[in-house]
Amino acid sequence: MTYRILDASGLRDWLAQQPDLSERLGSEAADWSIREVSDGNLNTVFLVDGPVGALCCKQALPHVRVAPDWPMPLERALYESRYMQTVAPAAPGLMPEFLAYDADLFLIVMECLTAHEVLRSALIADRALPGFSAVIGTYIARSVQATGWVNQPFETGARLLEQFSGNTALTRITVDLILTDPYRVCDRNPEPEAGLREDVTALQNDQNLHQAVGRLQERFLTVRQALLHGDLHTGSIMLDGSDVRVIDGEFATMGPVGFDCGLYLGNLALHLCAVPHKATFLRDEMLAFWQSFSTELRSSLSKEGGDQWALSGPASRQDLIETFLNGILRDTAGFCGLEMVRRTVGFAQVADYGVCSTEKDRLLARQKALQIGQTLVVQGASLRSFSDILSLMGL
Ligand code: SR1
Ligand code: MG
Repeated sequence: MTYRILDASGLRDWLAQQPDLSERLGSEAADWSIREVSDGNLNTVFLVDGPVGALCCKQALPHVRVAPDWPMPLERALYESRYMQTVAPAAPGLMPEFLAYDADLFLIVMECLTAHEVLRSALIADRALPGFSAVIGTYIARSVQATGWVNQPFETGARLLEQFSGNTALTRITVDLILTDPYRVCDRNPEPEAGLREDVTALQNDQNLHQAVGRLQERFLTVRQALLHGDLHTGSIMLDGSDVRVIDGEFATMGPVGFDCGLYLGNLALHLCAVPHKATFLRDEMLAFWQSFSTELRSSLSKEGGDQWALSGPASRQDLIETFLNGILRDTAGFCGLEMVRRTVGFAQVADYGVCSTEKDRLLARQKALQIGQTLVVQGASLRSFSDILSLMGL
C-alpha cells in the first residue's frame, strides 16, 4: 500500500487489517473511538480506544505540521521507530511500549499513555510531582550504557552510526533552529516583542558568542559519544504521578551526551525564568537529574566499559570516568544555554512564558533566559562542577 495521510477513518481501516493490533483494541472496528490529539510541531497523533485496550498511532506528514509550506521527509518515523527499539531494552518502563511500524505509511503504533500528561503542561499547571528529573537522569545514563562508546565496543557505535546517520533532515532542523538561526537575521525567527528587539540585535552581533556557538555546532556534528534522543525537552516527556516516559525520539542521532542533558535542563531553566518562585523546586529537580545521571553512569562504567575500559586498571579507570563526566558537564552547560536562547527568540518557542501574568513579567522572563543562556554558551566550556551551572542560573 502506498503512503497517504491518514484521517480517523483511514486509520480505522488500516488497524482493522492488523490482527495483533485489532486484538489489543477488542471487538469490531466500528466500536473503536479514534481522536486526533496532534500537539507537537511535526506529526499527526491519534489515540484509539477499544473495549479491551487503547493504542497511540503517530504518522509522519510530508511537511512540518505547524508550517505546511515547510516540506519534511517522511523517514523521520523510521528513525523514531529504530530509536525506540534500540533504547527500550536498556530503559525498561521509561518509554511507551513500541508495538508496530508501517514502512509505507510512515506510521508508528505504540502503547497509549492514557493517564499521562506532557511534563511541560504539568509544570505549567503546577501538577508535576517532584522526582521526575531523577528518572530522566537515569534514562540518559542507561541509553549511554547501551549505545555509548565508553560502555560498548566501538563496533556498537559504528553500527548505530550506520543506522542513524541518514536522519539528516531532522539534524538539519537542529542545526538551523538551535545552532544557527537565533544568531542571525532569519525569516524563520518570529518578530521579537518590542522590548526584546535590542537584546536580539545584541546577540546577533556578538562575535564572542558566535565563536562559542560555532564550537558547540562542531561538537554536535562531530562528537559521536552515544545515541541521542535529540529533542529531549519537557514536551518529549510524559508523567503519571511517578511514572515517567520519554517519547518522540525522531531526532535521534549519534552525538555528544551533553546535548540531551543540556536540552532537558534548558527547558527546566526556561520554566524557572517564567516562574521564578519555583526556584527551590526546580533547583532540586536539576540537582536530582545530575545526581542520578552521574551516579548511574559512574556505576555502570566502574563495572565494565568499552575499549577504553580495557586499557586501564581500577584507579586510572576512575580518572577516565571523571574526565568523561567533566566533558559531558561542559557540553551540557553550552547546549542548555543554546536551548534557552532558541526557545526565547527562535522558530519553536515554549508555552512556559504564557504563565507570566503581565507583559512586563514576560519580557523580564525572556530577558533573563537570554542572559542566562548566553552566559552558559560562552562560559560553559570552562565550568568545573554542576553547581557552577546552577550558579549561572542564579540557583
Ligand atoms: C520544525 S520543528 C521545530 C522544533 O520542534 C521539535 O520538537 C524540535 O524541538 C524542533 O526544533
Ligand atoms: Mg517532538
